[in-house]
Amino acid sequence: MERTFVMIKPDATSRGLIGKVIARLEEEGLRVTAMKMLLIDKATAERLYEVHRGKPFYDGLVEYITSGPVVAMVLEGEDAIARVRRVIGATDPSKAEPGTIRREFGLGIRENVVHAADSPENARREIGIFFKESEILPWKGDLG
Ligand code: FUP
Repeated sequence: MERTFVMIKPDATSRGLIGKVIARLEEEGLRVTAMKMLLIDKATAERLYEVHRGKPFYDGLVEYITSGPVVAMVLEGEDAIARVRRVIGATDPSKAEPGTIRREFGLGIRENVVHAADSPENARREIGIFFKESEILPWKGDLG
């Protein structure tokens, strides 16, 4: 069983898309085992996006991700990391496959609805930024 980190971004919370995004992830058979809505401070944003420090889009990305509420989640399931990445689609919504969350709801490469960890190492690191182990519920098996 694999854990992944997913975060619904400010462009989606502000447009009332929280339920739709979670529904798509649950339809995939993934189980939410931790969830919180919060405003990210600058230091936390810099930790989350530290691999992008120095890139041309970095300052704008940090400003955007701290601009409104996000919903941080831990999702669990078999092959959860790859399955979530598949259902969210490519970073740029205009290049994402039809039917993916970003293609359906994304506004642009920055305002792209959702973040998801891209490797087991990053999943562990990102979960650790937002959740204590005691806040993650015990695994109860696949949905359905
Ligand atoms: P992803 O893993 O698909 O979220 O994409 P990346 O890790 O490459 O990028 C992380 C975030 O940086 C994206 F979600 C949005 C932002 N970004 C930009 O704003 N401009 C870019 O050119 C690339 C990424």
